[in-house]
Amino acid sequence: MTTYSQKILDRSIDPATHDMLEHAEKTGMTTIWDRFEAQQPQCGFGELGLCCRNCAMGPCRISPFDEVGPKRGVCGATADIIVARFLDRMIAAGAAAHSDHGRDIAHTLLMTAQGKTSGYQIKDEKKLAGLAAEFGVPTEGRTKEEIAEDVAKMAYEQFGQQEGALKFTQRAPEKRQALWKALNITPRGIDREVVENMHRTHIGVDNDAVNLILHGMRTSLADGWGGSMVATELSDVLFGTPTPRRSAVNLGVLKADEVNIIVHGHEPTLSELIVAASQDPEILALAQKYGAKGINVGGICCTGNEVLMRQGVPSVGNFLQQELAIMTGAVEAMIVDVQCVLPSLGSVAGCFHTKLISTSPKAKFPGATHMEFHEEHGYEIACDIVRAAVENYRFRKPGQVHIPDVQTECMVGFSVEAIVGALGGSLTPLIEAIAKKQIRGIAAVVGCNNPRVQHDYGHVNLVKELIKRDILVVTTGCNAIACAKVGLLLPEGAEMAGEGLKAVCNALGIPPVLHMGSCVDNSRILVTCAAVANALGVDISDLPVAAAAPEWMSEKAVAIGTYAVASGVYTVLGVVPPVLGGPAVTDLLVKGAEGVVGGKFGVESDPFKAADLIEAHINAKRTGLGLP
Ligand code: SF4
Ligand code: MSK
Repeated sequence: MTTYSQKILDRSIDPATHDMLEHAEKTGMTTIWDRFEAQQPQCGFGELGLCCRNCAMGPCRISPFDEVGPKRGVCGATADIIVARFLDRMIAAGAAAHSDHGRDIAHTLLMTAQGKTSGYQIKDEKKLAGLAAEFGVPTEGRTKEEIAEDVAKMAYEQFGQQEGALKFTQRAPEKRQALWKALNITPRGIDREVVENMHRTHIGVDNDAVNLILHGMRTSLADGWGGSMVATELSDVLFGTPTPRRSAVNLGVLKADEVNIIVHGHEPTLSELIVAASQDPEILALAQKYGAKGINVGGICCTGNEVLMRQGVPSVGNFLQQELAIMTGAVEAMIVDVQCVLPSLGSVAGCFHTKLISTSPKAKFPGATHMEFHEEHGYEIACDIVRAAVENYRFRKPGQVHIPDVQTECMVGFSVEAIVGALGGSLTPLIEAIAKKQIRGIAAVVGCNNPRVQHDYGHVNLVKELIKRDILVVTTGCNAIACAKVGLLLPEGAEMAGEGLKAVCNALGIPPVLHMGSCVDNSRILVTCAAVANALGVDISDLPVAAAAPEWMSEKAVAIGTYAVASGVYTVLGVVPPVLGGPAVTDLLVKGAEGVVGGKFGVESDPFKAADLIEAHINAKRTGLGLP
């Protein structure tokens, strides 16, 4: 067995990552962990959320100490105002990212319906019919394209809507909708809430920390029940609603004798076509001409999750592994779209034959070749990109190839529809299992990696602890890949669960941890919660459910956590958000919010203690429902 240095072991719990970190060290390459180390100590004001650059009278910083230093910014803003404004801006950025993704999918659906795209088709007519009913779009005697055109236009309108409530908020229990209305936090239009958030946080506008946080919640709801839900639903219409399937994860899915292409970022629009283009006989023949046995597509981050759950495309790894994937020397092309793509990738790729190919007009990267993607010629562009990767195979340097022999099988693709299917057609068996305490409750464990946390340690240990306690886990994003790496996404993973959950999993042939997709697919979790609450005639905040993001890092995660809380879900963060400098804001988030929206944040970096917090919360909710 290989023994690694303590430094390497401290950085990750994943053997493939250990292998690559050692390889990086030996070959003199730096990684995200090295840059994190070089940043230490990080700014204490920033960590507490106590610096403000919102106008040119600043930057201002507030002293966290009682005796010394300024207590107000130049304009007079207090610590709580500064903290609340900054938190709101993080939420706005996160909501914007998810929602702009949703807008792009609506655009693709609209163009496909109008016959203006190449390579796309409407794959899930049942889902389309459901959405048509929800949006009041007539279906009688109409083609799927006609219906899809209207649905896409209705979805588009959700972004620019000025008044009323976002359509999908009607999926929430009536009590929840009434609460949002009473608090005046019902999201009206997706773009409107993001814009108003930026307005309120401009110097001299909203200077009441509570009022700011309430609007932050409204903005986040425009993400969860708006932009993200649009992204999920319309992706299902275009690419098919995920169904359970087997695949594999980790760096070992790269193949030494094939052209390796990695799709990375967040959107399924291009990656779906890359998968199709990689099976094109003419391009396959070209790969063989250059001596490759085939074309192997793998994913990273949420683009990876999208094609993993719909096409069974293996995942090469999660967020912290993106540089390591290129360092294997076996990647002909890494194709990136938007979000979570490190700006360092170009310089890593520059040390190898790897082509870094940027594709979104919104996102260019140093050292990347830009092959801009447009749906009108989607399939042709996908073929050009795959061809460029194949052409690059002959420049691979065999001496540079180093692929860790580590991969794990997994079962993915548990959309709400697939869960209902696995349960025999309704959520009733799940509700009964919860009532009988076979399953104590449900926890959504999601989110990124962050070099502040030993890679995958928070994810894997929290999830293992929860299933041991008969808490069913649903997962998305980088947590899903962390879980997959240790076998938690296999039906056999039920062996790691408590007796009750194990029995349910064995009876249904499902894993104890259900992969529900990418980060926008956290909206699937909201839909599941709403469906269970509606079936029981209660609010989401009454359910024995909780959420956690043990290793989060992105602004999108802040938006997700906030919409979970604003939807009534207790949410435990493993990384402290930059709010501790504002005592009133912190108090509101971890205590007061519960009395207002029925959900609140917890912060706990130790995954075992986080499991205790979640279990205690679930037990309290069970008692509230009169369950054993
Ligand atoms: Fe300073 Fe106020 Fe300007 Fe922020 S908005 S930089 S606290 S003067
Ligand atoms: S956000 S979960 S780093 S992909 Fe999808 Fe990015 Fe992973 Fe967070």
